[in-house]
Amino acid sequence: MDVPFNVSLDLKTGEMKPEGIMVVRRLSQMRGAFQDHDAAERMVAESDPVIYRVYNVVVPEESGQLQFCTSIIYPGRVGDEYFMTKGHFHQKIETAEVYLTLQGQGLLLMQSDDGRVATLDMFPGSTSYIPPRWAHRSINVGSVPLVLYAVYPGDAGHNYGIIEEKGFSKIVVAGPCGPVVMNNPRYSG
Ligand code: S6P
Ligand code: ZN
Repeated sequence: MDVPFNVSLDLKTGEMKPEGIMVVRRLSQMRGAFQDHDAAERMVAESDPVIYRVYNVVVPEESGQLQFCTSIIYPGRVGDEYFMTKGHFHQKIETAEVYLTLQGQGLLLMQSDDGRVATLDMFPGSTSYIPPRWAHRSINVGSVPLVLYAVYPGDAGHNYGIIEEKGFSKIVVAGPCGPVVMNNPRYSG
């Protein structure tokens, strides 16, 4: 991209115009990400809900460029687990990212490639720094859509394979008094 341009971002809904490339992620595309496979299969058969959508502005995937997009993670649960993104490392693992939360309540779950885990609260105005080498997943722990705006290097890319295969070492479930971070019983390290 070598010409300046604007997009119009709705700060409440996260919608961007022009829309660019929209990713719509339904439960059937990430059923293995949730612990309760039976609950996931039931929900897929009933309505296959949209878990989240991402508005991606089209920018070349090149060093020096900046990607920016909004993600909208809907409220809901699969079993005890809140709706969440698939989660990924960046393909170019040395690249960082910034998330600005616009609406809703969330937890940003992160795990470094040497096994450290961190969570950050997401709330309107929270500006979260995801350092290089940390996988990241956004979890909606509230009752309204979680809307976040992200900026990251143009050539960062996405590596979903490690998380699809192993998950994160922690999961976030609904407890009696709100979200609880606990060990992932399926995690093999
Ligand atoms: C991109 C950035 C976000 C996510 C989006 C969906 O680097 O972290 O735009 O892509 O929140 O999550 P995921 O894990 O499905 O890409
Ligand atoms: Zn990312």
